[in-house]
Amino acid sequence: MLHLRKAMRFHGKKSHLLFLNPARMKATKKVITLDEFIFQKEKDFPFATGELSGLLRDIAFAAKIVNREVNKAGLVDILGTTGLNNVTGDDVKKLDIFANEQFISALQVSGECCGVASEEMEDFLPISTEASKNAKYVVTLDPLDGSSNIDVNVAIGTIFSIYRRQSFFGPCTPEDFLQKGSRQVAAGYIIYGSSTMMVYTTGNGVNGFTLDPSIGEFCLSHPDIKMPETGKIYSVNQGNFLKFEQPVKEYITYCQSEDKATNRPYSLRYIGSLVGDIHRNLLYGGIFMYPATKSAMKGKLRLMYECFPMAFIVEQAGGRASDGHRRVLDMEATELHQRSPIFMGSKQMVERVEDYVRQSKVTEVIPSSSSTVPV
Ligand code: AHM
Ligand code: MG
Repeated sequence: MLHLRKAMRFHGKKSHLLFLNPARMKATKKVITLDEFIFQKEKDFPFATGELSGLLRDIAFAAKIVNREVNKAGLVDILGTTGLNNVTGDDVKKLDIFANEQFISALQVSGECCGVASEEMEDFLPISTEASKNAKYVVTLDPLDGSSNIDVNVAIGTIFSIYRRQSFFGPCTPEDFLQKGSRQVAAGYIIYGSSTMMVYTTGNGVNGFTLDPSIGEFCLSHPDIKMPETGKIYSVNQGNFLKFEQPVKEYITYCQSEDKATNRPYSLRYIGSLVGDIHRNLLYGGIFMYPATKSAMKGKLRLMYECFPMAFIVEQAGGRASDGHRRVLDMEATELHQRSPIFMGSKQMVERVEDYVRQSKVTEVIPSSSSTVPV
C-alpha cells in the first residue's frame, strides 16, 4: 500500500493503473481439492455415513507426509537397505518402513478402519481401539511400491485398496481381507514422480489429483480418466523373455513385428515401478505384463496389494486386467501374500494376449500343424 501511495504522490494524480477493473479481470478456473471432491461425491449418496470419505482423506494425508520424505530422500540419511527382508524375501529399504508406519498410523487414528494388511508385514494388523474395532472397512497397502527405484530418483508409488469387512463386529478376521477382487469398495495409488498424484476409484470412474506443494493440497487435474481402447506401448521385463511361456513369447513377438495398420512395432516402456508403468499406460494406452516364468509360476506381483487394486482402477477407466486366463477381479484371494501373473491395460491389447493363451491351450489338446498366432 505504501508504495502505491508513493507512486500516486510521484505522479501527482490518481493513476487508473492503480485500481483493478473488475470487468477486466479474467475468471480463473475453480480449483477442486481432493477434500472438496470427496465431500461432493459423498453428497450424491444420501445414505453415506462419511466413513469411506474419512478413510480416503486419511490416506491422502499420510501420502503427503510420505511425499515429503520421498522428496528429500537424497538429502537425509534415510536411504539404503535396513538389512532386513520383507515377508516375500525382497530387500526392504528404510523408506518402505517409514511409509508403512505413516499409512498405518493414519489408519489407526482414523476410526473408520478395523484392520490393515500390508506388503511389508507378515500378518494383518487388527486395529482394536474403541473407536475402530467395530469400524466397517479393512485396508490393504503396498506402502512403497517399486522400492528398487528409490535410490535412483525414479517414480515410486503407494497402492491401496479398501474392502467392507465380512465379520459383523469385534476384531477383524482373515476373511475380512481374503475376498474377491470385485468386492473392493475403493482402490487407488499415489505416484511420487515428477509431480505427486493420487488416482483413485470408488467404482464410479477414475479421478486423478495432483499435489500442489505450494498449498499442500491434492487438486483435481485428471477428471474421469478413460484409458484408450488400444495403444502403442508394451511394458514387460523383457530380460525374462526366455523364461516366459510360449503364448506370451508369441504375443511379445507380435508387439515387435512390423504392421502399419496396427501401429506396430509397439514401443517398449518399462520403468520397473508398477505404479509408474500403469499410470503412463492409463493415460496413453498400452499393456503391462508380469507373466509367470519357469522359476516363478505365479509371477511376481501380489494379488491383494498390487494386482487387485490396479485391476480395479484399470477396469474403471475402461481397460481390462487378466491373469491370462480369467478376469483378475473374479479371483479370490486365499493368502494375504499370494502372487499372480498379470496382464492389464488397454482392453483390446489384453484381449489379444488372452487369445494367444487360449489358442495355445487348444493346440495343446488338438495338435495342429497350423500356426497358433491369431490374426
Ligand atoms: P516391490 O513391491 O518389491 O517394489 O516389487 C514390485 C515391483 C513392481 O513395481 C514392478 O512392476 C516390478 O516389481 C518390477 O519387477 P522386476 O524388477 O522383476 O521387473
Ligand atoms: Mg510392491
